[in-house]
Amino acid sequence: VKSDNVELLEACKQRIDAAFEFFVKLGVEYYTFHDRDVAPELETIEETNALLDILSDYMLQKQKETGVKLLWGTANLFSHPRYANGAATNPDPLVYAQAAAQVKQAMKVTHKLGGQGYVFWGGREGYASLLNTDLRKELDHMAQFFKMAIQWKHKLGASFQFYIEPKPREPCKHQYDYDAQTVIGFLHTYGLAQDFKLNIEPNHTTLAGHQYDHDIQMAAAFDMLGSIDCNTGDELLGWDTDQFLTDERKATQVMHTLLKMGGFKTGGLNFDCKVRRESTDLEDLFIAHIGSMDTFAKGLLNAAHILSSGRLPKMVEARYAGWNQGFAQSVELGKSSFEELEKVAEKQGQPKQTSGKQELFEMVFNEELVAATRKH
Ligand SMILES: [Mn+2]
Repeated sequence: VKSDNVELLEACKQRIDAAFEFFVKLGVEYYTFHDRDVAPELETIEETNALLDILSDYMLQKQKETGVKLLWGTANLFSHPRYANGAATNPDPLVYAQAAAQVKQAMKVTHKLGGQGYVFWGGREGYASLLNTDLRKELDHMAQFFKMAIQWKHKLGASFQFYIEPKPREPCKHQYDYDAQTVIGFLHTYGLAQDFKLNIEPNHTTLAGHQYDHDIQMAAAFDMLGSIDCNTGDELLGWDTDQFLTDERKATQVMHTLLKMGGFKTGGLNFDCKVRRESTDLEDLFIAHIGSMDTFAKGLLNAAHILSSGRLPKMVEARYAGWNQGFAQSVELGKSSFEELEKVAEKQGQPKQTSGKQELFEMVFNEELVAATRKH
C-alpha cells in the first residue's frame, strides 16, 4: 500500500469494524459482501487487488474473532462507468476482460473467506436499445464468461455454490436474467445448469410482473433455488425499492416453499435491503433488520403449521388427483400418445366443469394463519 493510501486503508478497516460490530449485535451467523463494498478501485488492477487482499485478510481475522461466517461474495460489475453497456455482454472485449479480472479476484477472496456461495448479478447485462444490440452475440459471450468462471473455480479448488440473481429491468430496459424461468432456460441452453443455482430476490420477481414468491417457487420446483435476497418492493411504485419485508403472509409463503424442499441446502436469507431515506435514526437499521428477521421467523412457524395441519396441501393434492390413475399415469411416465389420448377423449366425452376454488383456498389460508398464531 502506497503512503497516500494509508488513510484510505484505515477508513476501510473502520468500515469493516463497524460492519462486524453490527453483525455481532444482531446475532447473525452470516454476512455477504461485494468487492467495492470493501475496497474502492484504484489506478491499476495490481493496486486494486493488493488493497482487497489486505482488507480481506482483515475480514478473515474478524470472522475468526467473531465466529461470523461468509454466506457469499460477489463483484460489483455495475457501478463503474466502463460497465454502462454491460460487463460480460459489453460490445467492447476490453471491458469484458476488465470484468473477468475483477471476478477472478472476487472469487479468490470469497474462497479465502470460506464463502459458501458466489453470486452473479448481471446489473448491466441487457440492453437499452435493440437498434444497437446483437442479442445472440451478447448471450454467447455471457455464457463463455460463466464457463471461464467454472474453470477458475476449479483451479482455485473452491467448493462454493455459484448463483445467478434474476432481474428483468433496471438499470437496463431489458436484462437477460429476466426471471427464474428465463435463467433456468439460459443455463440449459448453454450446458451450465449443473454448475449454477439461483439467488432469488422477490423484489425483482414483482418487477418481472410475478407475485412475490413466484420465482422462489419456480426455482424450488426445478431444484434450482440456492439462496434468497429477501427484499420486498412497494407494489404501487413498480421499481426496486429494496425494502425490508414485514408482511407475514408473504414470509409464510416463502417459508412454506423452503420447508417443502427441506430447507436451504446452500444459501440463506440475505437482506439486500436499505431503510427508507426518511428513516434517519441509527436505531432504524436495527429495527429494520430485527423486525424483518422476526417476520420470517413468524412465517416459518406459520408454514410449519400449514404443513403439519395438511389442510392446504391436501386441497392442492386433490386438484391433481386425476393424474394418479389410468391413462393419466401413462402420460406422466411418457408412455402415452396423441392417438391414445384421442381415444380416451372420444370414449369419456366432455369432462365436467371443475372449479378452481380460489376464494376457498384464500379463506383456508387465512384460517391457517389464525390457527398458527394461536399455537405460538
Ligand atoms: Mn439482490
